Amino acid sequence: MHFDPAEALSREELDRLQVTRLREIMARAARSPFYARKFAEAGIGPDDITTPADIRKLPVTTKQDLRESYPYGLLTVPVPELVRLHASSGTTGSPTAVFYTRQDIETWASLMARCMHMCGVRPSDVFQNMSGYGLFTGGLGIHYGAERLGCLTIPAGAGNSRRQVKLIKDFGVSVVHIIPSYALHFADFLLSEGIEPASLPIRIALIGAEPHTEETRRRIEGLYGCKAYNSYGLSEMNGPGVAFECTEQRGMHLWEDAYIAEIVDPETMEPTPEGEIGELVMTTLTREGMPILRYRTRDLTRFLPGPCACGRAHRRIDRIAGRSDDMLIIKGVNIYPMQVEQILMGMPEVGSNYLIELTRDGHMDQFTVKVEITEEFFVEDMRSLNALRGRVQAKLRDELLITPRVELVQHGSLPVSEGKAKRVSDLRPKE
Ligand code: DLL
Repeated sequence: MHFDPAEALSREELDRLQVTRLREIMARAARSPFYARKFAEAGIGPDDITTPADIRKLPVTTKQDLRESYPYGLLTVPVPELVRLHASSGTTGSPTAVFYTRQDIETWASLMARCMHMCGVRPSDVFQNMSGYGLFTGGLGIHYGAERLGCLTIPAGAGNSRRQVKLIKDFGVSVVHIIPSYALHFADFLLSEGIEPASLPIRIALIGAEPHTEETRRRIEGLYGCKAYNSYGLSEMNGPGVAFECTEQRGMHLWEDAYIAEIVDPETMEPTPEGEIGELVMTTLTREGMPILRYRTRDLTRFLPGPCACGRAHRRIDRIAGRSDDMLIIKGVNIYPMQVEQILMGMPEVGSNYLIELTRDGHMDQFTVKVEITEEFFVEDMRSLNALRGRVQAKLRDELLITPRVELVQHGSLPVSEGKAKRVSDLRPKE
């Protein structure tokens, strides 16, 4: 049973729809000064598109392009036709903004509702959105989707754990949207208040907006006794609702009636061989106010080969392995923070938070992993703590191929953020 008939489209139907929509969106995008120039430079127009693969003839769009066109350079409609603005959470450089017409808000809400319905959320559920509102798309974006689906929707916002738990209990909340690092922290808070997380009525948690591993998902499911579904999106492509897990929990279906996804080698921009990791490049097919074509997301993932047991033909992407710009190079070795998380969250002694710290000793970069330990373990004697530290270090060394310093710290002692977790603290002096 589908929420939206588009979920049932076959591969051939999706391919045909993509060609039609790509031609339409190109014609529309050409109304913006930015794409008018880009298309003219590349000498390309809608008539050059006859298969979805022809998208590769188009120039790519980068974050830098969005910055340079800030604030209004990518609009295809006059400002009075817009009804909403969101801004990307990027931590560096000048901001980028995205704009929505009334129809864009409708389309986005329907996509989001489709995602929630796919993983089992129903109008009878009481839904609490525990992520930040404001410019971040995880607030209003998810909120509108939940309302569209028909859930009683509680806009709790992020943080204030005491109020969150009261709302969950008072209103019998059965579905939450929560950033994974906050889900772990919130479980710690509940336990410290003597509340067993699994005693809450939550049956489904939608988790996303930041990289996390399968181990982290399993932890969240174990703690709350619920199902947790991965949710991927980015402001430039509306926000959440781009790709979402179905109940099979084997990769996220990317809605190919609304987006064209490519996965390319970030160096050569050639498509990666099937099943191999590369950079996700995304195109909006239905956005009116601010279409974005071939956007380099910097997110690294792969297409999962083969059909999904759920029967949907929309292709699946694997969970995000990291971003090409969050790769650390330590002593010549490439390291992604998710490799560290994968090891740590698979160890029951490790608590819910960790931090990678980069420092410099003379000319040498030092890589330290600070690891919170569960309360039960912290009371152990020095010898067992040292043995545990050695085990964490050995596992990290096997995965990363360099030996990090490991510091075990008390549960609750590392900084917690209300939004996306900050996993790396770079204390090296600026060059
Ligand atoms: O984080 C949109 C969103 C909100 C998605 C709520 C899911 C839930 P931005 O703030 O623009 O948008 O950040 C987008 O966050 O390029 C990824 O690097 C990362 N990201 C988002 N979802 C996931 C995920 C929202 N499920 C950037 N796994 C993206 C890993 C994710 N990384």
